[in-house]
Amino acid sequence: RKANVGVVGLAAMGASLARNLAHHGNRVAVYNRTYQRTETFMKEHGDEGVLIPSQTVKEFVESLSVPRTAIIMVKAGAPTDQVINELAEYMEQGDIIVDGGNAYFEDTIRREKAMAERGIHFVGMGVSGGEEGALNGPSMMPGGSDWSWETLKPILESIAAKAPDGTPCVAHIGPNGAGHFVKMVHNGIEYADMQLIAESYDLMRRGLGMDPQQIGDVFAAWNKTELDSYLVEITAEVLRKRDEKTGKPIVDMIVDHAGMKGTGTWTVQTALSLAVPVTGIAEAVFARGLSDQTALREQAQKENFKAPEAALHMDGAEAETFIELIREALYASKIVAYAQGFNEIAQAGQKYGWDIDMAQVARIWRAGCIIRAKFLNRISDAFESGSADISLLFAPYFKEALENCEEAWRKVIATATMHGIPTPVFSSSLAYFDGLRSKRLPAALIQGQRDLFGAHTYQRVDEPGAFHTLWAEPDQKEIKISD
Ligand code: NBP
Repeated sequence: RKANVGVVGLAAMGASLARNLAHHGNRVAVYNRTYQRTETFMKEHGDEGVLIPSQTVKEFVESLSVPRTAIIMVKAGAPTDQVINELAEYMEQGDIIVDGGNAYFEDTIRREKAMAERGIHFVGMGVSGGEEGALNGPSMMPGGSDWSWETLKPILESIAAKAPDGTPCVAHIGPNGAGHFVKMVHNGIEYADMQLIAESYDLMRRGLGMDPQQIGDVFAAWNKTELDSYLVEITAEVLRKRDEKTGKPIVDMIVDHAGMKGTGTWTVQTALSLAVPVTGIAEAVFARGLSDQTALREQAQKENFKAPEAALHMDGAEAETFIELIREALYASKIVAYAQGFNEIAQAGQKYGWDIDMAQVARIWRAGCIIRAKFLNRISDAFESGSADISLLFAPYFKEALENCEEAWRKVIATATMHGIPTPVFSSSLAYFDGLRSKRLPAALIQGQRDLFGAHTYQRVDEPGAFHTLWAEPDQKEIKISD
């Protein structure tokens, strides 16, 4: 009997996904460019279910039942294009190619179009949860045609992570690039979330002088509050871990340069082109960038700038109170980061003609993925009720949360600023919120400046139309340019 699904690429992600599929009763064809990897895979895992190896792409495609369904898990970029073309050579109309790699959504749009011309359904699918998730239950965000979803649904539901209420964490996001777009924003939110946790740690470490073990205990306690999430949980684990070699906290032995692979940058670049402010995500990407500016940071050390003392000189009850303020600042900033990410998805949905169900997106992020968190239940409820249509910040639950945290948020940022501890995501999130709720913004002045140096015109508060002041004329008269 033939395989009902196939996996191309048996590196970390593909191997885990193929095993997960086999564990759930699928008959799984497997292929890898270098056959030795397939042989090793079969030797180690061949007995875990029905796994059908092939040495060539032709053989692989022939081992699939119709409609043939192949999931690609290879390096994003040119390797993905190569594999798609190889598969398409042997596939027929109605077959389905799924790209589970971290593709840029514009590439997915292009690939979907090219395959559609040949009658092949191309599905760009975001897969979150890393290797462990791929093996035991990832959160998956497939795009592509409704028709392909019919075939993919039972296969993907069989391997998806299950939310606490039992719902599989997979849903059809929308046509062509919608799935990869949503996965990209998921990663952007992940950057913001991680940076917020890092800023909280820094305040406790440098500000309150706590050791990593103690801070780990604080995160473990926070994991029992609204902040209950995978990232907070693993933070406690990292902070409590000691280095085997030196016995010191492992965090002190790790070089403080954060890496990145590009999805955060894409999220920000795309947001800029859509003119959607995602300030939290952007600052998180820049913070990683700054950490990695070796020469700049070394020179800054040599300059020995005059700086305030980082220590807050708090202890006992005062320190305890400040820790709670940090928690609230983190929660408020996190709500802003999610609201901004969802705004980006909504804006892209309009531009690209995707009808994305935000409540469903929040629902499939509840398990399997890196940003899984208890409060995603609240987010899906908010979207479902329609109260988050314009922004998550206006949904009653989140509005109240922001109001409750606001004072703490300001105090933490003010304190951090006075003590020279950088909090770029805390601060930019609050600035966004303050900007948003301001009745009048200094943007009026900017319009005046633009009109003076570039005759860009402005609108008046009391009359429709476009106006320009003749700034260079002695009497600086205003003229109406258009209605
Ligand atoms: P890698 O991204 O390291 O890619 C290695 C795989 O790509 C191998 O199977 C390799 O075959 C194959 N490959 C390459 Br490279 N060039 C090829 C070509 N021209 N033709 C055919 N196959 C080619 O693997 P990964 O870490 O498992 O990730 C797979 C995908 O999943 C990536 O797009 C990644 O961004 C995405 N992803 C990864 C994670 C994660 O946590 N790692 C999470 C979510 C998504 P070979 O054996 O012959 O060299």
